[in-house]
Parts: sequence; structure tokens; C-alpha cells
Amino acid sequence: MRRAVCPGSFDPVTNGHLDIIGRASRLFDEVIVVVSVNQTKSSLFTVDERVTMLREVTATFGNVRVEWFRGLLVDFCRAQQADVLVKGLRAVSDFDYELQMAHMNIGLAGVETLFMPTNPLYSFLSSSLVKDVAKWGGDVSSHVPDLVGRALADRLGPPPR
Ligand code: COD
Repeated sequence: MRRAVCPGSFDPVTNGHLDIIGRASRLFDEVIVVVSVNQTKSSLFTVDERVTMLREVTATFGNVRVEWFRGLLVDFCRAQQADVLVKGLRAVSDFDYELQMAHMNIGLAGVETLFMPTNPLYSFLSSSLVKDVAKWGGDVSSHVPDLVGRALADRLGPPPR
């Protein structure tokens, strides 16, 4: 069975993430979307909330499982018997750091990284940008699934005055 891992913070999941996950699900028998717990990075949504949202929005793919982990990604991959990571690339600016991680991950445990170019529709999209726009009351409905849009509105409340 060919199994791939799509890792990220997913705080929250955007349509850009979903596009990569959906395309990966057509290339592999199983895709594990994994939320990485990073205690040094402050997040808007808890790990449980991020996992729940991801489970709901990936349910239609059929071969996507959502998990979370704390620690080294390659250890998670080994535990799951997955030897491929799928990462989305939005721009050249993503590539530099992603390449460093890819080299580190193959060196640590032989885990390959497959880079997938973003859908141009989402090339500017990041969770941070979505949170900033939503905080100020901007419309993010074409950037995130509806349930994420509602969760953002609930969590952020009305825009600051
Ligand atoms: N279009 C396409 N792809 C996108 C888009 C978009 N609009 N937005 C994001 N993506 C891709 C990103 O490029 C990334 O591949 C993935 O989706 C997740 O994005 P984020 O922003 O949710 O997650 P990141 O980048 O914060 O995740 C970083 C990791 C969790 C992968 C990394 O920190 C990690 O591996 N941590 C575990 C600890 C570890 O093993 N460290 C050593 C690494 S060598």
C-alpha cells in the first residue's frame, strides 16, 4: 500500500491545504493528514479543534485519515509505515526552507518529500493571512471551507474598533 503523509499546522485548514490533500489522495492509496503540535508557536485553534475541522472537510475523499503528533515528523512516518511526505509549494519563497526540511528528513530516515505546486487560485493563501483578514472582518469565504469560516467568526468575534 502506498501511504503518504501531509503534515502541517493547519491553524486553520484552508482551501489551499485541501487542494493539496485532495490531489495527494488521488495519487496514493492512503493519505494521513497530520497536525503537528508545536508548543513554541501560538495557535488560534486547539489541536483537537484543528483535527475535528480537518476530519469534517476531508471526509468526502474516502482515503484520508487525520491524526496529530508531537515530535519528529520522521518518527511519525515510521510509526505509520509511510515513506513519503507531500508538501505544497506556493512560491519560490517556500522552496528554500522546504528543501532544507526535505534534505533533513531523507537524511534522518529515508523519508522522501514530494512537492506539489499550488493551484494558482490559492498561491497567495496561508492560514496566517486568512486569520488576519477574518480578524478585521474581511470576507474569507472563498479561501476556507464554510465550517472553518464559521469557526473563525466564532473565535474572533466582531472586528476590533
Ligand atoms: N497552497 C498549497 N500548499 C499550501 C498552501 C497553499 N495555499 N498553504 C499551505 N500549504 C502547504 C505548506 O507549504 C505545507 O506544505 C503544508 O501546506 C502545511 O502548511 P502549514 O502552514 O499549515 O504548516 P507548516 O508549514 O507550519 O508545517 C510545518 C511542519 C509541521 C511540516 C514542520 O514544522 C515539521 O515537520 N514539524 C515537525 C517537527 C520536525 O520533524 N522538525 C524537523 C523538520 S526537518
